[in-house]
Amino acid sequence: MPKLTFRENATAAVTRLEDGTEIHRTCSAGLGCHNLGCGLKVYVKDGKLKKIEGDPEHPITNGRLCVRCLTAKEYVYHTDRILYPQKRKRENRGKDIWERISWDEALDTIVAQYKKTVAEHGIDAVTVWSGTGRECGMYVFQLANDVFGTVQTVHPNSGWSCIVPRMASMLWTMGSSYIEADNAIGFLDRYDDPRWQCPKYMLVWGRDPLRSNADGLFGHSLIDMMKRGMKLIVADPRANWLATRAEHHLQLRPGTDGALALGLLNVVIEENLYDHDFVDCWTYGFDELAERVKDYPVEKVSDITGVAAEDIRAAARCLAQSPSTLSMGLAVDQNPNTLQIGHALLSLFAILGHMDVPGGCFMGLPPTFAGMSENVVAMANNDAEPEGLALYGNLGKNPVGHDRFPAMSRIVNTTHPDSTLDTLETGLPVRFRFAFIQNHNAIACMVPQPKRWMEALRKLDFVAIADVFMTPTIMAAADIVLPAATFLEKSAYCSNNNASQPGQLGAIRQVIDRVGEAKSDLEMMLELHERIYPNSKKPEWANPEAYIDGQLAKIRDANVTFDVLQEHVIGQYEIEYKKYEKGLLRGDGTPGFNTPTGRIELYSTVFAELGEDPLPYYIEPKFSAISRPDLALEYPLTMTSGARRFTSFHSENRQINTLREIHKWPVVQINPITAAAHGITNGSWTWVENQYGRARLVAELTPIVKEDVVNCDHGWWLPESDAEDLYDVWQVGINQLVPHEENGPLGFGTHYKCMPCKLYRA
Ligand SMILES: Nc1nc2c(c(=O)[nH]1)N[C@H]1C(S)=C(S)[C@@H](COP(=O)(O)OP(=O)(O)OC[C@H]3O[C@@H](n4cnc5c(=O)[nH]c(N)nc54)[C@H](O)[C@@H]3O)O[C@H]1N2
Ligand SMILES: Nc1nc2c(c(=O)[nH]1)N[C@H]1C(S)=C(S)[C@@H](COP(=O)(O)OP(=O)(O)OC[C@H]3O[C@@H](n4cnc5c(=O)[nH]c(N)nc54)[C@H](O)[C@@H]3O)O[C@H]1N2
Ligand SMILES: [Mo]
Repeated sequence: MPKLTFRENATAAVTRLEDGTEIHRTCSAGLGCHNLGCGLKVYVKDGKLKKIEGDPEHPITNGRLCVRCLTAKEYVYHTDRILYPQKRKRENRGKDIWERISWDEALDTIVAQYKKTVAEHGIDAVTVWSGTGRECGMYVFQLANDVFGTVQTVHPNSGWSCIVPRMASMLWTMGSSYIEADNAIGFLDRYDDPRWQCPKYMLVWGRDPLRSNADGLFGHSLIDMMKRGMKLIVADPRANWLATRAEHHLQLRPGTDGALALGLLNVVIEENLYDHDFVDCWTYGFDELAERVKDYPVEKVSDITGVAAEDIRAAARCLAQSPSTLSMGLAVDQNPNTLQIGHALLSLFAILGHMDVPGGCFMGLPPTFAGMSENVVAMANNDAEPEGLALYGNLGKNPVGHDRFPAMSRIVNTTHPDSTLDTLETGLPVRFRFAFIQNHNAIACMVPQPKRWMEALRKLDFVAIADVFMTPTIMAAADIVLPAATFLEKSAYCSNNNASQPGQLGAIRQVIDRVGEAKSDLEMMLELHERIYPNSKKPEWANPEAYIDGQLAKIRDANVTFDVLQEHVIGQYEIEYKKYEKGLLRGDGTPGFNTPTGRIELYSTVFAELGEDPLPYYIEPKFSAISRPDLALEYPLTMTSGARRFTSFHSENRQINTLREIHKWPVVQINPITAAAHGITNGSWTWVENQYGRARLVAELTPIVKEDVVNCDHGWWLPESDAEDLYDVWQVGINQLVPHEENGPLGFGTHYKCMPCKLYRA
């Protein structure tokens, strides 16, 4: 169904200047980023990177580029880069004592350790870890399942609080893969395509796409659409750039999202603003939902959230205008109430009739169409056992934690993140012994209670980590470190949400000589595979390009090989609107939605089956002043964390001098009145502390947060500090204040964005 098209008369992938400089067109996947695919012009001479510019011919980014790509040269040739494989004795973990080794020795050692582990302790002692979705993160399940043969894949983001809870609410109530604001991304003429309509309003909820380009939504598309008349409603505890341009800024108390979403539903139903035809034809359980939202009258919601009742009513009335769209972000996931927030917001847009219409909320194709694993195809065709429903990876025995949280198996085949720490600490139900880790800086970024994770990692018999730079996690726990290539040094490809959404399919081309002995993560995987299965005849595993061809072949109707993609650099594919009318959303080809009732489930039969309330509801944050007045006596402020910055991608880019000049230290944003009451001045080091721990950040006095809220940067460490002090990660790491295992009832969500705290001068 998706139709891949290339622009005619585009500039060739490589052109040459008279002095021998080559200009390569390619797509980006980092130097600190997701596998996003911004269009680049890379100037190269004698195999070396000279400079990077935005590619004006790229149909989506149109020459626009962020500061992380613009400073690429500093990153690629940085003196701190890991240049060759190194080893360290297990007893020297934490010490800066490394010995250079060959790739052969590194990979042979990993394979020998792996075989020893399996022989002595069984396959369940083997774990494979990966951090947030970068290009190489696409291979983690193949690496785990097809190379190491284990189901113990680890992504230890507490409560899987990144995109997966949102996807769970989409899948379990709408039967859809990722649902994104329609920004005409798949059309060759973008906003000029007559099929597209500009949204009247966009509700931006707990997301800052200008900085994050989150989940494939390019931030500049918001600006493009605002220029075409789109207005904003922003639900955010901070008055960020978008909020200050919004028609209504709903400045809610952190963590109270569930109440606010239910309040908006209350207004829409009470004031009869919803689309009766759509509700009658395509939804299930409207009466039950209408009954439920009576529990959330606007005045009560206003008390809970701190948002004025009039603003809630006004925002709801704006959103009732057609078409309007929704962009919901990470704050939805980082909350134990996460599934209900997602359910409530999606229900709101469904009953308003904004689903899958031009300028509305674009529904993802079922994974059948999207080149995902065979099991997901089975799921979309409704022929898999419920236990077998998984969005990522292959089916196998259950990963750790799925017995306790069976809902996990219906969306993702990693271990339950928090249960992984329990398992590491207790050895129950299995003692993990071997870890292969790619693209992940656990203790500086992802995990709450990072000291516990560090100790737990150190209990493993063997740890190998592949990264571009040394990190606190490598320094703390690795026995072998492997040098990873940047995206300019390797072959790869990028797509939007695995091609389940309209969007782009781009080539990432090797355009410069490798730095040191770096290899791509894909090559590492293929070489490990060859060592473990020397007689394997899988042709698509012969080399990276063949492997990429195999992946591209799974994207339905893309009909493209890596060679062709490299030649054109970038293709776009469109997907139809109103797929539910055309039988395009269900594996069986009948109209409707891919849910048990065939309708959008405002009353979710899947939640009911999982033992969860079938209707959305609000949970007060567990550590708030309302839930815990005792704690509030000592920790009167509310902390949110992790709002994205242009100058870093999580814990990455901290070595890059230009970026540190722009944003030098980890920052805590404090309202000036609060700061004055604490004797804290702008730019001074400040401790942020709560019952779990403390971290030292630099105060930024700003009215963008209310007096009782502070916002802290996440993912900080100081590469310039002593390696054996783990680069001061215990000074500046904010996740020391975030609790372990405080998830929602089905195991999702946690408190990165709503914890109590106090401040004092450092
Ligand atoms: N430059 C850069 N880009 C990134 C990343 C990065 O580190 N740097 N990380 C990537 C990753 S893995 C992800 S998941 C995405 C995340 O990107 P987004 O989904 O955009 O999320 P955030 O930037 O964390 O937060 C967005 C907004 O949520 C607000 N917020 C805080 N607490 C609450 C709350 O309780 N409720 C509500 N409604 N809002 C709240 C913050 O003030 C902030 O403005 O970004 C990706 N892109
Ligand atoms: N307090 C708080 N904590 C948070 C968040 C928050 O909002 N607040 N956000 C959370 C979220 S949503 C996420 S996704 C996690 C992210 O947590 P992580 O994924 O652990 O963090 P990263 O810093 O992205 O770590 C990635 C590592 O991979 C390396 N790397 C980069 N490119 C490559 C490559 O091509 N190959 C290899 N092998 N390595 C590479 C980088 O140098 C870096 O060390 O953090 C979470 N932590
Ligand atoms: Mo994330």
